Amino acid sequence: NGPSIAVVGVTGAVGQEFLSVLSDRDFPYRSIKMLASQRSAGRRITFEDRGYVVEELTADSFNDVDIALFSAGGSISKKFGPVAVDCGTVVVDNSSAFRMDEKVPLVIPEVNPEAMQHIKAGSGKGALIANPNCSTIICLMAATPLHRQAKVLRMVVSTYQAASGAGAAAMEELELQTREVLEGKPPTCKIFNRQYAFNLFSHNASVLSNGYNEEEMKMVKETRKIWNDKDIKVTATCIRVPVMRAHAESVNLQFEKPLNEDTARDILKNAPGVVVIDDRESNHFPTPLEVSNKDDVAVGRIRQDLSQDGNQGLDIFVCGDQIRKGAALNAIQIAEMLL
Ligand code: 11C
Repeated sequence: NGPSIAVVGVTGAVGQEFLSVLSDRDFPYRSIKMLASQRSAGRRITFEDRGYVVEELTADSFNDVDIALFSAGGSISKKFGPVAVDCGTVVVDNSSAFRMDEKVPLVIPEVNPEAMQHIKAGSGKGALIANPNCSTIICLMAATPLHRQAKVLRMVVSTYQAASGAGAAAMEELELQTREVLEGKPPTCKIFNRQYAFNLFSHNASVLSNGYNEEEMKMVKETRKIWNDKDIKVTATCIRVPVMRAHAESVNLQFEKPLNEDTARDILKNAPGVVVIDDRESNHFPTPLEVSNKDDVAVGRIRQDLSQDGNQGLDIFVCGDQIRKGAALNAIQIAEMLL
């Protein structure tokens, strides 16, 4: 019972998390195909007590597939996403390939489920749905409930991004470098070309002619699309920190009307997918480690921005698991809405 599924990029960090989340959420399926590049084809995977052989992704992979979860990079999505759609498959794509395409909904289920209400799986009609960038998802999970209350006019974001955002190899390199540095050896620098352990640096995405990097511009453009508000002002500074799998973000918000910090805290406590950790007395606020392997995004440091008049500004600090809500969980929540 349930749809036939394909996982594209199943051997990657997000691909593996797709499987964990499908299992944790008892996602119904009648069959599942494990797809990856030729390099990984033939590998064996056990999933829910059954053995699978990873198949090479080809143009024929999508016959009879209702839902395909893609996380194999933008070029693979660009090449095979439309092929899958032509086969009648609904593609939930974790890459940036189609996010800004006007015809493709960019969805966070708690934020803008209406954007994909016309799409259903198993109807024989293929479609693409894009999963936003992890930093955008984690930020908007916290900012949207407040935006609904008082309308955000401007948002200033500073990120502290984990290794996982750059894939499993970056996570391995962070671990290896940490050992090497502690042992007094020169660190292996293959992924970022510099020392990552005991360091931090501006996000590794390409820097554009306006001085912003692509990761920062994703936050700007994706927020406008998800909130369906081309006038929303967003600026971001994205930093890679030596943390394994959860992003942290400092978010400063300017509202159209006053929003008291106590009201904001109550709104966030009641927001689906959000947990408030805001204990000033014991200085306990969200940390990447506390949200790692968790579904909920944690919010704390909820306070009135002293620099803004009339209670029209708030500062918050947000942490979310990059591989889970930032990628695999969000995609599977989208898939659940297709059923
Ligand atoms: C990071 N957000 O943390 C990036 C990785 O557009 O899906 C994911 C890039 C994307 O480095």
